[in-house]
Amino acid sequence: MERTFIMIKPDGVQRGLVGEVIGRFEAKGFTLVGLKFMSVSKELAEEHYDVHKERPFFGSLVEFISSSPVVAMVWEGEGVVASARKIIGATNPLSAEPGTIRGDFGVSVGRNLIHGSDAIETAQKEISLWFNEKELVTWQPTVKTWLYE
Ligand code: DAT
Ligand code: MG
Repeated sequence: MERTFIMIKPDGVQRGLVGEVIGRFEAKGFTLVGLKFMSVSKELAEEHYDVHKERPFFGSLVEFISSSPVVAMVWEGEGVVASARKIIGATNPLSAEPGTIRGDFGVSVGRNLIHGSDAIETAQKEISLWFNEKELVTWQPTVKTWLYE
C-alpha cells in the first residue's frame, strides 16, 4: 500500500493547527502509520530539502524548519502521495485553492504550514530519512471495508 511523508512545519504547530491537519487526513480515509513530535536539527532539515540547496531561500528554509518543533507523519492509502498534495494545496498559500490546508490557513510561501512528498520515490526516500522501520506501524483499520470496494 502506498505511503507518503507529511510534516506539519513549525508555523502549523505554533498556530495550533496540528489537530486540524491530522483531522483532514483521517477524515479523508487515510491511515496513520507513523507519528512523532520532534525538534529538527539543521543537518536533517538540510538533507530533507537537499534538492533546493542552490535556491536563494535554502538558508532561511533550513533555519525555519529547525526553529521550532514539527510533527512528522507517515500516511498510507491508495493514491495517498498525489492526494495528499491536493489536500495540502499549492506551494504559495495565496494561490492555493480554498478547501486546501494552505489555501485555508496560509498567506505566505515561507510559512506554508505543511510538507508533503511530491512523488512515490520521493516519499520512500523521505520516510526512510525521518523514520526508522520500528517507528512505522503496519495495522489494519477495521473501517477499511467501508473505504475500499
Ligand atoms: P512544496 O513544499 O509545495 O513541495 P517546493 O518543494 O517547491 O514546494 O519548496 C519547498 C519549500 O520551500 C516550500 O514549501 C516553501 C519554500 N519555498 C519554495 N519556494 C519559495 C520561495 N520562492 N520563497 C521562499 N520559500 C520558498
Ligand atoms: Mg517539494
